[in-house]
Amino acid sequence: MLTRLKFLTAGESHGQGLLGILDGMPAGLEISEEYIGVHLARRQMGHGRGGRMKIEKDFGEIWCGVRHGKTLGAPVGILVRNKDWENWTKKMSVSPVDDKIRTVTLPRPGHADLAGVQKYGFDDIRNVLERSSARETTMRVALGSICRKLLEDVGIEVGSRVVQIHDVKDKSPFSDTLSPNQLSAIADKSSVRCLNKKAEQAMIKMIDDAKASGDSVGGVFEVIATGLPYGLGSYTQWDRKLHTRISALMMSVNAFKGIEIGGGFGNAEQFGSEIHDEIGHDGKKFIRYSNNAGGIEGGMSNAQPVVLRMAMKPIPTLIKPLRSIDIHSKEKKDAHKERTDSCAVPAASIIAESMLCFILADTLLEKFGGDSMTQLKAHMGATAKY
Ligand code: EPS
Repeated sequence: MLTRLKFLTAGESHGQGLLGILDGMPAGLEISEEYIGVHLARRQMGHGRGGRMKIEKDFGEIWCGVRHGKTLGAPVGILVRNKDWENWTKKMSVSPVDDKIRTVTLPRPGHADLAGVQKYGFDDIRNVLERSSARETTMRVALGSICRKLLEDVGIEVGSRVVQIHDVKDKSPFSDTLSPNQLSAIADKSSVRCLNKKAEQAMIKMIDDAKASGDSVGGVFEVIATGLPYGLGSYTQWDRKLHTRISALMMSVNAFKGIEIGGGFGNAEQFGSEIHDEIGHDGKKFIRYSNNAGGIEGGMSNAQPVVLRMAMKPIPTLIKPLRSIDIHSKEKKDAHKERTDSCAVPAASIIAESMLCFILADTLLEKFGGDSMTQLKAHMGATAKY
């Protein structure tokens, strides 16, 4: 789905750390560990997070691809160390250990556990859960921040807010009076990233109630990007369409189960005359009287804000576990339980922002090209239409 950029992450949740490589960035982009750190810290926040986030203070060490504060056009390599590693040196040792290590044998419904052990033939679910853990998303945010910086430098902002936790909804509509950065700045002040104070309190209570009863809750958040020129993506082939590519990257995130673009599912119950965004002209450029398309028509950006909503399922590790079967003895038992989050929806909204940054940076580079930021900006200055 990415044509100009490539990225890879590696690392187990309780291993030494996470590794990431981002290839295809133009030269001359100013980037710092501090900038990346701001977004890593945003991912660690949120009411309902468990004990792990008290241990970690995620920091992305740039190992290569950047010199004197600017990208070299070479692959950028990042390392995030797991502070929790010191508690797992034997259990997660790279070399064999003499001690008997307790195995995990009770798969959690909703987690990768059962399908993972069946697929790889493991006798210990830990071999699955370590990599399938959402800890991996730390590296997506670290690498995605570099894409975010590229976008910011050409006037594209990406932000988000939470609109639903379990069945508590913030029904306030998307407001284009706030830029995505302003939206995120307000959302970041709320422990559930919700703009509506009444809904915020109800969301916090919902998470507390779920936690008290050993349960978990999911939710919905909105991700917005502004400043896009016409024509990112293309209608000419299925895999070049912008919404195809956005959906693929978004749906790759742990626990993300649904995506809406613009009016989404709501548009299905309305007439065409009610939802299509009428076209006007203000003397300088084309304008729209609404944005139900969510900034994408015919698989291309149409210079309106891109508006997405993502649904996240509740986290499968439950303090009051569901029924399961021991993978060896086939005895009926409760599913495995370990330290967990009762809600990670606020953190998920930051991960979604990062995924959108990858695809927007990629499609921007695909359309305008350039080996350096100077060239990219020159190409955009010459041909970008807004
Ligand atoms: C996460 C780290 C994990 C969990 C969470 C996300 O830490 P630990 O497993 O050590 O408590 O907090 O992962 C899951 C909920 C999951 O199901 O994998 C993180 O860094 O975001």
